[in-house]
Amino acid sequence: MKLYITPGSPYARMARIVVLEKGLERRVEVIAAQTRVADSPYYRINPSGRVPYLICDDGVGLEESAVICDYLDSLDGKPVCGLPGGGRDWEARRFEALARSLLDGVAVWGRELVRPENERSATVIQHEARRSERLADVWEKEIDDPLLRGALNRIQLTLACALGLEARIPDFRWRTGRPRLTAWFERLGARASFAATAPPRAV
Ligand SMILES: N[C@@H](CCC(=O)N[C@@H](CS)C(=O)NCC(=O)O)C(=O)O
Repeated sequence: MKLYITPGSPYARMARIVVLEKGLERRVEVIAAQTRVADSPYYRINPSGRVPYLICDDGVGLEESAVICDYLDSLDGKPVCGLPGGGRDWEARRFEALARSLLDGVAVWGRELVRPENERSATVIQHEARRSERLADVWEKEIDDPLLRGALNRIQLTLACALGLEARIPDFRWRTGRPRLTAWFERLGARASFAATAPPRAV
């Protein structure tokens, strides 16, 4: 299989973490794609131009981090890092949506910063920065829930990959005043699969 990524993409990082968690390094070749440039050869592989993108053994291509994570996680018939059930299915989905909300917002913020300076929108940046503050406050309150503390799952993956964007966005200072979220992130970040996929720091 081939997994197309970019080193700084939090969505691709989710899939890369599952590859490592499930010991799929030999089955999945991780390939850096050239995104967001005109006429990238990658567009012939994945017309949407987004990462992550997984080409399965049968040649079928999959989009969307959650779909790819679930697919990789299910290959051995023993999924371990998807959405937990256990009678709290709706709570798990609520948390996943909340983590996605932070991830999608901070990703928009990061995207503004890679645009040429004269094309950046201060309004968008401020809007996303404030959204991230509000959502980080929510997470500081929710972080002790068993769904966040128990075995690795997609809620944790999504939230940690969102918070990890602090490496790319110097002003995303979610740690300040949020000791519980910080401790949670530090603990998860020390896991080998997270450490090995940490996004490169913005210069
Ligand atoms: N909903 C998608 C989002 C993927 C996404 O937006 N990836 C970004 C990188 S962080 C990308 O590939 N951008 C390139 C582009 O927009 O052309 C997922 O969860 O996989």
